[in-house]
Amino acid sequence: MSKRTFISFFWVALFGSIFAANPVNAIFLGQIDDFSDGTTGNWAIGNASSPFAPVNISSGGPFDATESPDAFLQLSSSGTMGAGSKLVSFNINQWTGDFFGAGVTGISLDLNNLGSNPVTFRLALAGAESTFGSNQGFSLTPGTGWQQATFDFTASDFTQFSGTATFEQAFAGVTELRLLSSTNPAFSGETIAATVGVDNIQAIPEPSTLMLSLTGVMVLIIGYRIPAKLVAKKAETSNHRKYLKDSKVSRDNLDSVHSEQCAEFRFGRTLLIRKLSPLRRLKYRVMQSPFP
Ligand SMILES: [Ca+2]
Repeated sequence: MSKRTFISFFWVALFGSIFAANPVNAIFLGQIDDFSDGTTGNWAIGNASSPFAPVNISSGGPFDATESPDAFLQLSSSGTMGAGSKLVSFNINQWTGDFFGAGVTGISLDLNNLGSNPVTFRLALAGAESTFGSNQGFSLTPGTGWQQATFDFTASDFTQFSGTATFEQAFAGVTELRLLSSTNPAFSGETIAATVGVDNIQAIPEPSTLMLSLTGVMVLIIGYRIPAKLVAKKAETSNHRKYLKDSKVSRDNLDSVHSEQCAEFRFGRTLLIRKLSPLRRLKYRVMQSPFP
């Protein structure tokens, strides 16, 4: 079993035990598209044969230095007439279902503007025969490399374009999620010549739900001692680096790493964005531990 397969299995097992079971292909907390399987992860445009259809790029993702090669999803658009004129891609498979019921209150993703025009990246969705688009637009300047964006699912953060369903009703029955570029909130996107790299599209919880999830992680690692070189490998925060000095990281020490991360999550959106990736890497390190 590969590391990624094991991690995916771990998430399903963990959150399946915390939340009610979801139908096949429905959203679940912790779900992540990292495109390591060489596919486009069911992200598509209307014309699959278009030269502007999404493609899997086998290397150059945000973790290329540490997980070489790191595949990612490339979206592109022509900016002219016809199919592929707009930067917009939809998913009607794994990114559907009852988001709030699954405890999913936001999405984080890594983005990289690989084109020559500035892009304002947004999310949009359809649910309960209504359509919504994010008010938040994540500005991507060409040539600035990979950046992590987080979109929160609160009613005030979204504009409704069609239908009569409430925001809550739509998020309880999402039928389509979209990634797009638009200066203003939109469901269809704007005509633009653009190329954007996308990776690690992840269903994330609000901080209180995250605390519950991390409690589950801590329960799983109770009783195991993790060599410090594994815990501190690829460390990026001072919380992690200080454990480099330890020859062994005890269960208590590892719990304190999680606790400090949790505390930082409580301080709001900015730290939530910044701390997600280090936390994810910490989780990866736990997965690499010598479990009996
Ligand atoms: Ca990737």
